This record gives sequence, C-alpha cells and structure tokens, in this order.
Amino acid sequence: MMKISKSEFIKGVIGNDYGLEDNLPHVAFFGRSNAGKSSVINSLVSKKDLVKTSKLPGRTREANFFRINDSFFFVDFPGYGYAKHSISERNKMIKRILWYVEFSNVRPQAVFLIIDVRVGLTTLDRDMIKILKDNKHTIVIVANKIDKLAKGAAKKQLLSIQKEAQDIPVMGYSAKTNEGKDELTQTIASFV
Ligand SMILES: Nc1nc2c(ncn2[C@@H]2O[C@H](COP(=O)(O)OP(=O)(O)OP(=O)(O)O)[C@@H](O)[C@H]2O)c(=O)[nH]1
Ligand SMILES: [Mg+2]
Repeated sequence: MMKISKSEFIKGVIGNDYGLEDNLPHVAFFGRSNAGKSSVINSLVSKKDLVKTSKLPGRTREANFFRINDSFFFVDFPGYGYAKHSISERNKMIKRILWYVEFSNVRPQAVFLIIDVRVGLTTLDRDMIKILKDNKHTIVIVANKIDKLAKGAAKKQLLSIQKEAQDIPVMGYSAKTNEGKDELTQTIASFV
C-alpha cells in the first residue's frame, strides 16, 4: 500500500516550458473550474493548504507541480470553463492544457479528470475526454463532492456517470470527508 508521506510544491508554470530537472513521472489533475481539483490533491496529501483552494472559481492560473514522496509529480492544472474569464484568458489556458496533452515530452502516466458528482460530465469534460483519448492518454474520472449527496442518490449518479464514461473508470470521492482516498491513492500508485 502506497502512503503519501511527503509532498512539496516545486513550481508553478505559466508558459509551455516545464523545465523540470528530475525525470520523475507525472499524474495530472484536470477538470472544470470549481470541481475540486486542488481540494482533491490536498486531501490525498493530507494537508490543508499544499494547494490553494478558493470559493472564488478560476483562481488557479498556473500548472502547479508538486513532488510526492520524492518519486513522482502531481500536476494541478487551471480549471477550464470558468465563464468570467475573458475569452483570451480562456484560450490561453486551453492552449496550455492542450500543449501538455498533445506535444509535451513529459507525458503524464495518467490524467485524473475531476468532476462534481452532482453535475456529472459536461460538454467541456466530453471535449477534454475526446482530446485525451485521441492522444492515447490514460483517464480516470474522479466524481468529487460525493458528501453532498445522500448514499442512494450518490450511487445512482455514479452509475449514470459510469454508463456514459463507458471504458473509463469512475471513482466516487470526497475531498471533504476523504471518502475514496485509499482507493484513489492505490490507483495512483498503480500508475507511478
Ligand atoms: N463539500 C465539498 N466541497 C468541496 C469538495 N471538494 C472541493 N470542495 C469545495 O469546492 C470549492 C472549489 O474547490 P477547489 O479545490 O478550489 O476547486 P478547483 O477545481 O481546484 O478550482 P479551480 O482552481 O478554480 O479550477 C471550494 O469551496 C472547496 O472547498 C468536496 O469533496 N466536498
Ligand atoms: Mg484549483
């Protein structure tokens, strides 16, 4: 069983030059703004504020690299689809994500697509999944905020998301209660 015992912020990257010296594997976190990417990372590393989270969506503008257990990176990407960003800001962020998934030589071992379990997959998530699939990336959908639904409703919603996601695995999660943490940690361990 992998345990995450060490986590440190390495750098935030705005451009396309990741310039990371160590050749360690990456796992990336993508998803709509406010889905809880940063919170999920904090929950996985058992820290309150390794990653800044916010009630105001659209705050993460850089790709933030965190080195975990001295052996791999978590990469927290800016959320997509935040309506209040200007179109040019949105295009910039999308370009950065696309560069990373299409052209970067530091291919992630897996991309964890964080969604809000209550919302399910949105058009932007579907577009992202298509791009990731076209580029042969390994995807896992993390349906976060499961604490916000009653047990029965959560189960029903997870089934419906899994049905749509077809061959992509879907895992329930709560960054608030840590539900699903062991399972997600072991899934990450299997990729790094
Ligand atoms: N109840 C509950 N709230 C959550 C959970 N995960 C995140 N939140 C809340 O959702 C809001 C957004 O969380 P963030 O982690 O900042 O979301 P993000 O996806 O990183 O957002 P951007 O950086 O804007 O893309 C915050 O108010 C969190 O406290 C969860 O599992 N349960
Ligand atoms: Mg964030």
